[in-house]
Amino acid sequence: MSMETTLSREDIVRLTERIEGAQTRAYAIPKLTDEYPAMTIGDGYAVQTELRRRFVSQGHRHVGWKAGLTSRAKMQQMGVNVPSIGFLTDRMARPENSAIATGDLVHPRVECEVAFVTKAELAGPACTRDDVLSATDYVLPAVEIIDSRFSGFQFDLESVIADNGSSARFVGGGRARDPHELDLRTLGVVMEKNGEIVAMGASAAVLGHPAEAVAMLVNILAELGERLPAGSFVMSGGITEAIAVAPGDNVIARFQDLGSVSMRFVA
Ligand code: OOG
Ligand code: MG
Repeated sequence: MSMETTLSREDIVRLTERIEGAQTRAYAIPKLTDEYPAMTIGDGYAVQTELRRRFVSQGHRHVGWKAGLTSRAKMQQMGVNVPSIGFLTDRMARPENSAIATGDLVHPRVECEVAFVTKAELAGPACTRDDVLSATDYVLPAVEIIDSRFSGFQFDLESVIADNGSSARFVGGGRARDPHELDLRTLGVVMEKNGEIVAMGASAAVLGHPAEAVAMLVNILAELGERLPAGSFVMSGGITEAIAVAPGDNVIARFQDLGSVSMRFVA
């Protein structure tokens, strides 16, 4: 992946302000490439990095990262064929079984993911699945609530990277497990909304093995000049397609061997 940038510093700041406004005030905007058709993936990450810098300077705590577009179901749903990464902060975390407001989101969707918590630093550019597994303290089941800020949830890779990979909220829960005690490739997941099964899959859907997605994330971080510190919370990407949610919906994600994660949505 080339991290070449083409936009001026002024354009990066302008686009970061546009994304920040849409994220914090929950409105939809056109994808950024409509105005900047020559924008690159490197430009997208430059906007994302500037957004992270701003949030941290406003007191948000950077707690980890998420890999996105790591399963075929997600790539097909979004019309994109390269994975991406985004950052996670304490302000995005919600407790298990909580009521999650949708009033401050544009068009939320939920996805089931395997999350990793690390106990040692990881660094690219040649991080492997085994490196990730050795550096993992535990894995746990998670639900990510994504929310593209782009109209109609339609975007390209450059735009979605600038929008921090549609990151909005996340809920970790269930049971924390040592990854060496599980077969992380074959974990089944079932997502229920209001008592009906709306999506199901197996963890191998994520690049063959969810730890592979974390290795890829670490290698992208290396291209951005960053490492993954010990104690990071990392989501490895939606196993199935994402499901739209609205006030009144109850969601439960059941993971084989890892327990379940529940939440409800309110206005
Ligand atoms: C991009 C974020 C994708 C995942 O798990 O694949 C993502 C999007 O679909 O809006 O979080
Ligand atoms: Mg996700």
